[in-house]
Amino acid sequence: MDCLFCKIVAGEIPAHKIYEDDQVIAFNDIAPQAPVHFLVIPKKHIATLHDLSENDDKVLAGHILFTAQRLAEAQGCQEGFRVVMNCNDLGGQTVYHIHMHVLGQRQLHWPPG
Ligand code: D5M
Repeated sequence: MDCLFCKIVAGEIPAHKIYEDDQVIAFNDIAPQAPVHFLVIPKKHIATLHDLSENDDKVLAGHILFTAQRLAEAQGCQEGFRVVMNCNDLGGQTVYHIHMHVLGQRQLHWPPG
């Protein structure tokens, strides 16, 4: 499968990994938009949030969120941070393997644009 993030999971493309377990990996974003900007992704290929199954992926979805929470705290974001999941072209998604952006260590604004 020609998926960039599956290749990172498989170790075929290098990434600055900050966490890995049997279900997820987290790595620094290649184009950081904040001093802390990493992505948490499932190892399983799921293209978009539309493809996340409420029946099959509930535990995985929770694990992605709590991994983001724990790593954000470990990276000094206790005062605040943001998580973002872009869905499809209109939502700004460019890599079609779901990923949770975690951004912190600067003042973030709303709306994001
Ligand atoms: O975000 C996709 C994100 O993926 C975007 O912020 C850049 C990041 N990206 C793309 N290629 C890489 C590699 N090779 N390493 C690390 N990060 C990467 P989206 O929400 O789909 O717009």
